[in-house]
Amino acid sequence: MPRIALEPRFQVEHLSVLDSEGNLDTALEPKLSADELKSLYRAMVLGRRLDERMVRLQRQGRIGTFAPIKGQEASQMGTAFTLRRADWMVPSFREIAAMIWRGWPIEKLLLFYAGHVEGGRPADDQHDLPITIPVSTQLPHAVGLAYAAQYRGDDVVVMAYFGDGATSEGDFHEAMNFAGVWHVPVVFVCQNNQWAISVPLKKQTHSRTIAQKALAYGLPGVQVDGNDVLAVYAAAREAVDRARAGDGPTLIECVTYRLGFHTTADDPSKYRSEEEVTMWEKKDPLTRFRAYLEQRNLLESDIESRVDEEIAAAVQRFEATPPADPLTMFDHAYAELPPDLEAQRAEMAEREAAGPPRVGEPTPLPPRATPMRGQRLTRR
Ligand SMILES: Cc1ncc(C[n+]2csc(CCOP(=O)(O)OP(=O)(O)O)c2C)c(N)n1
Ligand SMILES: [Mg+2]
Repeated sequence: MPRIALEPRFQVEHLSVLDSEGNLDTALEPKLSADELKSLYRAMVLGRRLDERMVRLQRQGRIGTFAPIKGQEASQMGTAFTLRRADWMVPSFREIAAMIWRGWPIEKLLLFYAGHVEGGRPADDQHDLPITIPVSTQLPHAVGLAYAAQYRGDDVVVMAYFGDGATSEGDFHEAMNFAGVWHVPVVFVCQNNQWAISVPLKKQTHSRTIAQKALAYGLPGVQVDGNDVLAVYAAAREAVDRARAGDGPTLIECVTYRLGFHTTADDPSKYRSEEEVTMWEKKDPLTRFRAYLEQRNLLESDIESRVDEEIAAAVQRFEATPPADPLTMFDHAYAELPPDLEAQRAEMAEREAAGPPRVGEPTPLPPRATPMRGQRLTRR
């Protein structure tokens, strides 16, 4: 019996354009105008500065937990930059730079992280899905959107974001499979930042790349230096153009690094080394792009201060909004609340009506409070 190579075409490319000093491989340089390059850089700086400001706001108790993007600005902006307004952007939970680029007002995003329901609701005319915390669940939705666009003949592309950890979820594989079978206009953007909370990539997959997972589903997969915004843009441009032309989906793996913590509730020093972080800091996507723009004489000197002013004005507008009502947390998961949640809601309403406890006084628990399923209620 002969052995026949059925798929000799399989290959996975790695794409990079800029080296860590900002030097360029001119053959691969994407065609971007000076204005486009400047606005790309501005969006990345805005993402970085907003991220840093949000960490401080969280530390001061002014917003709740959030997932910083530091280090991933090129992966997000190089991809989101290729979309038209009518295209769909499907985020996970670590895409603030891309979301702001897509038109989310900064103060609205801050409202989301301060517990306001409206903060998470896209504007009616916006083709973006809301932030999705359950890992990978946004991917079948993205394929559904692309399937609907194809069915209706709409000229739109869907771009969906997720992490390396998300590729271990069934939803990722189901989404990839149906995207391939239906040949829909979707671009999967995996921000492979090397960690899924404390789980390193090597415990996530035995594959050499994430990009190669596309091949099993009959789609092209490309790995790109995710800290090189020009390479990310070039890969995304190709994928988006292909999807728009009716030539189906693509998986892009952006090899990047989460320079900060998983969320503001995490301490990465418990599971990764200083040396690893220092090594990746040398590949900072902003430093590299800045060096390139400097060489081309396109760097605007006051960009940081202008971006900071924009953020400060948005923070002021955000803080002018009265605090969210905690009772709204019961509003959107069930059409009819189960009895235990109904009891918790009533308890919270009673506490709200009683006002805050006086200093030194323990918070009284109303007698009818019921424990959550499987939980004992303890009085402290
Ligand atoms: C279905 C599901 N399981 C577990 C979690 C808890 N969780 C939140 S983020 C995360 C890790 C995700 O890692 P990755 O996909 O690499 O994205 P990253 O956080 O690195 O951006 C986990 C396990 C969750 N939100 N949803
Ligand atoms: Mg990750």
